[in-house]
Amino acid sequence: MAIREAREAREAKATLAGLSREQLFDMHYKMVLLRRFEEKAAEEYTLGKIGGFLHLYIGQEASGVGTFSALQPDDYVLSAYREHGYAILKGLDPKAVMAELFGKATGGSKGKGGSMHMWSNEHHLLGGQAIVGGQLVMAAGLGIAIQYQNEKRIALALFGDGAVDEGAFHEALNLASVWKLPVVFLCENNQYSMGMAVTKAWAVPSLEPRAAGYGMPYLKVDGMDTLAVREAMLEARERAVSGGGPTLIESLTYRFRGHSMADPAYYRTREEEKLWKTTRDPIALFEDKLKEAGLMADRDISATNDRVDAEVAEYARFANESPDPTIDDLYADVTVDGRGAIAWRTKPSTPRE
Ligand SMILES: Cc1ncc(C[n+]2csc(CCOP(=O)(O)OP(=O)(O)O)c2C)c(N)n1
Ligand SMILES: [Mg+2]
Repeated sequence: MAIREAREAREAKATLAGLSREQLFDMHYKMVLLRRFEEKAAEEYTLGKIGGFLHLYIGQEASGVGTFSALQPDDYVLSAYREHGYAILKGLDPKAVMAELFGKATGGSKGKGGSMHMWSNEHHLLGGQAIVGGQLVMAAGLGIAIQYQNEKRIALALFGDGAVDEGAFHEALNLASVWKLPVVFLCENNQYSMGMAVTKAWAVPSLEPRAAGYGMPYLKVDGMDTLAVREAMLEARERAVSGGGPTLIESLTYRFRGHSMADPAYYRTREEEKLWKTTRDPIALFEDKLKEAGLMADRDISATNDRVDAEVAEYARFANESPDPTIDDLYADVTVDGRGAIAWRTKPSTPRE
């Protein structure tokens, strides 16, 4: 008993990166949740319960969890379509995220957004965008609003390596820098944009010269190290809210699955995938770190896995049993006052030529 108590007292006092054991366990739990949630989503997709596109974030969990652990609830977040995890991390009920994937009325976007369009006004999550790079200019716009209203919050744009070669990236970074907007640009470089390897797409191997081109601070971080990502994000956020302007962060990571469920990934080798999965799995790396620090034991990991498995099964049950949106729901939320939708609905249809 005395030994156990001594161990518990030691664990309670131990920290890593200035975080308590409870906070570190929470980060670990969230990484496992994101992984298992999407493994379940992939299973349901295969069963035909989820339609359309499904882009999984599996392999990139450390980047998301570290990033969101550094945000405040009022911060705006905009992202691309690989965003189921962001929605959960921003505070949406995972049940509503799963139901959204199923296209059910109980989904966060009432079943009308689907995988690529997670949204929550309450949690300041403004998409889930399908247009590569679109979120960067929107984040700059929000940055102007924040600055104009003198608020202490940021707009965070998460995007992939593929967005860097869009014009929107350059427009957004330039204006954000000129006007010192409270925006953080976080590139999750998972080394592929669909089938295009970043090594073939970028004329320079890092984002550093691009950030320099816009006079913007640049931070490169190991995206498989959740605490390193958190530190970078804390620094960038602090700079943004204290008037120092935007930061470009490059978080180097790897997606373990194809671009979407439909992608057989012929453009890279199975050996390369195996190497990342066996030596750079962000969850395993974090578990090793916590174990080394004497903060976590195998039984803690099993307990978290069991807890998450039960939770995820419940989210899938909820989504399965939820109702579909009705035909009338199709006409709701089309315009702010609903009138446009009614007019559109009652307009006589024009015969096709
Ligand atoms: C403006 C635009 N061009 C092309 C596409 C087609 N497209 C969809 S995803 C994608 C790849 C984006 O890759 P990246 O930004 O690296 O994000 P990742 O999928 O790796 O997370 C492309 C080219 C699109 N959706 N929007
Ligand atoms: Mg990519």
